[in-house]
Amino acid sequence: MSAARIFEALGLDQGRLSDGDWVVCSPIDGAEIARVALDSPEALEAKVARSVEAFAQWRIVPAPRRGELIRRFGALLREHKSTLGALITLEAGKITAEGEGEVQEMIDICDFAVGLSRQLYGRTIASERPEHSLRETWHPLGPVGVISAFNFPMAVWAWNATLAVVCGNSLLWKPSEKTPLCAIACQHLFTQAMAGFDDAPDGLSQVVLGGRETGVALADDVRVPLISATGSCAMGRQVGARVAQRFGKSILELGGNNAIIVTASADLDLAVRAIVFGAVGTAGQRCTTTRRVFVQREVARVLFERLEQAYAALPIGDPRKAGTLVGPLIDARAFAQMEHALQVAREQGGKVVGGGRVLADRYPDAYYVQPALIEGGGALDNSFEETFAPVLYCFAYDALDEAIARQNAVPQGLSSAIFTTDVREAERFLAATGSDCGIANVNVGTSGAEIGGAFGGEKATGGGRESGSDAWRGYMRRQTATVNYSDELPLAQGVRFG
Ligand code: UN1
Repeated sequence: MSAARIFEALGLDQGRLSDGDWVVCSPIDGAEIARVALDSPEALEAKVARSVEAFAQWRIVPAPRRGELIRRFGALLREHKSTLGALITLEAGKITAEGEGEVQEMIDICDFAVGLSRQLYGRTIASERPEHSLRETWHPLGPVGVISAFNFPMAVWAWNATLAVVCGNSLLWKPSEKTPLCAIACQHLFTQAMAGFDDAPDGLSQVVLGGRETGVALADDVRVPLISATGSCAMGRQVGARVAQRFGKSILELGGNNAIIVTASADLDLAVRAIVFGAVGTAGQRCTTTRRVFVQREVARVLFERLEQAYAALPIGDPRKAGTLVGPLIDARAFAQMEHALQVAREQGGKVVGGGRVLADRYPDAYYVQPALIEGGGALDNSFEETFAPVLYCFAYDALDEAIARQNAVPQGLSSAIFTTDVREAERFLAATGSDCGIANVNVGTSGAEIGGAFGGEKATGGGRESGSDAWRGYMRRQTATVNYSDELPLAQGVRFG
């Protein structure tokens, strides 16, 4: 489906596809699909001011009523699931199943947020003083800035937006410059959900289109108390420091360098399927992509061979075509980074299987690649970095402790998995001395998390948590209140004063 057809199906003004100078290309064939207008600094200023006003109104709307707005939004997402999925495919290059899966992830988080809107629980705490009560209340925070990446051009916003909105906040969304149409489409459906919903103020949700400077302006703005940023560690290091400088809050969901450990007791059929999905799904461009495998030496040869066979049979090509499993990389730069990683691996003695550009004659302006497997002898330095492409480093190990230590020896700490049928191995992996990642799975790969759990990771991944569990607390401010209903003024800790 063309961008024009998609916009038509969503009831969106076609004019939005050509109202500016910023060129949007599809990674499918590199062709231009739109020219959109970016926001000027003055436009951003006006949007932030509107967001502040919208927040002042929205925070007094009862939370279950706020949930009702998200219920409407979720209904629109259901109605337009395949069209939105097609837009993700067109703009980010995901295969159809993954594009639609991303929309499903948005629908799921809407359902979660609707339930949450009646469960923003605080606590009551036993006071040490007579006739006093002590309690904790969660209050809305303010305008929330969401900075999102190209690889989940809708769902990552939705994780943040749906929670932030039921928590009583307004939204300012700066999507990746590579995927502005996905943002325009989501914003349009959100505005539709607001139609006839009288207590939803104008400006409750706004999109700001722009590059790095726009992200910096949001990060520096004291009127935006929370910035939730998803992207590279380099981006997060800058955004996090700027937000901290003004004592703002940030939720950082940055790079991953996720590993799967395969022990000798593992069900290799499951392991191979999970590794292939984790390493080549979304063409290796998920933050949860499997980037490293540690396999116990006894089964290493068999596993490597099975992976090589599976890789040789991968259907690579147009992501819209039924049967394709590996679509294009986002752009030429991603391809150059992949090439660089493979070259360094070769120089360091790794055996590289696969890699290289394919279908270049058919798509001279798009970047399809054969996913690469690297069998590493010793340490491969660049396996410590996240190359956002389908590059999988495979290492053999002898003892589980060694595998866990090597898995943990990278700067990032997002997702991890073990394949084993031995309960001791599984529990050791999940123990305090095991995986140091925010996500640790047993017989489930590193990517494709459900929305119900808190999503995020440790160390250079940024420490933030989004999506399910109690991640909502990150979008609210906690207030501790002590109420004295006695005629005395006893001081805490038994202090006597005067
Ligand atoms: C991301 O790549 O930024 O677990 C998010 C997964 C998805 C989300 C990935 N649910 O792979």
